[in-house]
Amino acid sequence: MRTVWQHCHVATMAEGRYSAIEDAAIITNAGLIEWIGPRAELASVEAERTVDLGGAWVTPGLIDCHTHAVFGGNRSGEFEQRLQGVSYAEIAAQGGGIASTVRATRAASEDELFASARQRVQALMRDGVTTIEIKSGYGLDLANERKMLRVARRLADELPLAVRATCLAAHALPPEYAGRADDYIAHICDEMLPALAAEGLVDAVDAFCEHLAFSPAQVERLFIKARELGLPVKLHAEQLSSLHGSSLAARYQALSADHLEFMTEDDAIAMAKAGTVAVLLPGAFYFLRETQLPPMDALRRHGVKIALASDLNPGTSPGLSLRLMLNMGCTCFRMTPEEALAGVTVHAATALGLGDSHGSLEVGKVADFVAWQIERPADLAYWLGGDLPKRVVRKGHEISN
Ligand code: DI6
Ligand code: FE
Repeated sequence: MRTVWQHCHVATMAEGRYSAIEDAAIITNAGLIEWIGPRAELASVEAERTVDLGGAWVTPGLIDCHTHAVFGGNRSGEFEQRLQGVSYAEIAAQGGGIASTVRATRAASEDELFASARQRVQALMRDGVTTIEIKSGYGLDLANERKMLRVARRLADELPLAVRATCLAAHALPPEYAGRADDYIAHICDEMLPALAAEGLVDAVDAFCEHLAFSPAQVERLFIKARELGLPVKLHAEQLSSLHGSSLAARYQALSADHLEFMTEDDAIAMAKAGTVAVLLPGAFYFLRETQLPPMDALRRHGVKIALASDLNPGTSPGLSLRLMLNMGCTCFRMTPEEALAGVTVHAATALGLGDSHGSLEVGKVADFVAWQIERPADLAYWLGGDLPKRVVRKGHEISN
C-alpha cells in the first residue's frame, strides 16, 4: 500500500550524520521508503492513504545494537552488595556475577525465558526501538546457548521488531570448564558454533575479552573460526582494562568493538581504518560507577563511527530505555544530542551489518520510523526516560505501542 506521510519534519540521518528536512513528506510502499523530501517538492502521487503526522519530528526507528535481553533471574541482590562497596570483579570471583545468571538461565525453560525477555523487549519498543540485537552468553553449553538464540528468533517472529542474534558463548567460563579456558574455546570452535550456525541461529559472533574472561589469543581463535563459517564478529573490549581487544577486532574487520573505556588512540586508529563501529554503553559505565571515560576526542579525531546501546543485562546495565542511554551518552560521555541520535540510528545499523537497509531515512531503505511529538530532536536526549508521545511505523505500517 502506497502511503504519504506528511505535516512533519524529518531527521533523516542520511550519509551517516544528523541532517534534517523541515516540512517534509515521506512516501512508503511495500515496506520501503519510495520517496522522501521537502513537501513542496512532493509531486502528485497515487496514494491509497495520506497520514497527517501533526507536526511531529520523524527519526529512523531506534536501533539497540547491544543487548543481553534474554536471561533468567535478576541480580538486584548483587546491586545491593556493590552499593556496600563490593566490586563487580569480587562478586564474579565469589561465584556471583555472570555465573549466577548462567545458573538461572540454565534452570529456565525456553517459554519462561521468552516470557521474561518479551516484557523487557517490549519496554524498549515503547521507547521507539524497531531493531534490536540480542546476545546469547548465559547458557555456555550447546543446549542452553541454543535455547537463548531460539528465544531471540522467536521474539522476531512474534513482535513487530527486527532482531539480530549474536552468539556470545565466549562470555564467561562455564563451571564444567573451570581452569580450562583453552579447552572451552576449542569446544566452542569445534562443536557449539558450527552446530548453532548450521541451525541458522547466529548472525554474528561476540566474545568478552578481559582478564576475568578470555584473552586476546583465545578470542583470536574464535574469530578465525567465525571467519571460516562466514560469520561477522564483534567484541566486548577494553571495558575494565586495556588488552587491545579493539585492535584485534579491527584486524578481523569486526562490525563493532563495544564498551571501550580503556581503549588507546592506536586502537581508535585501527578501528577507523577497518570501519569497526565503537559501541559505547553508558548504562554499564553508570551502573558500575566507572570513572574512566572512553577517549571521545580520539574517536572523533580519527573518524570512528560511534554507536550507543543499552547493554540491557542483569548485572551491569538493567536498562530498559534506549532514550535514557541517549541522555547518559551526552551527560556521562559528553556526546552532543546529534551524535547520540546518530548512535542509536545510522551507526547502530552499521554495528549490526544492517547499514544498507536500516538506520536512516533514504529511498530504498526499510520504512521503520518514529514520529515524535517533540519540539526539537535534542528533546529525545533531554528527557530522562519516560514515555514520549509518538507513533511508530515498522515496514510502512503503524504499530500500536
Ligand atoms: N560486559 C557486560 O557489561 C556484560 N557482559 C559483558 O561482557 C555484563 C553481563 C553480566 O554481568 O551479566
Ligand atoms: Fe554486553
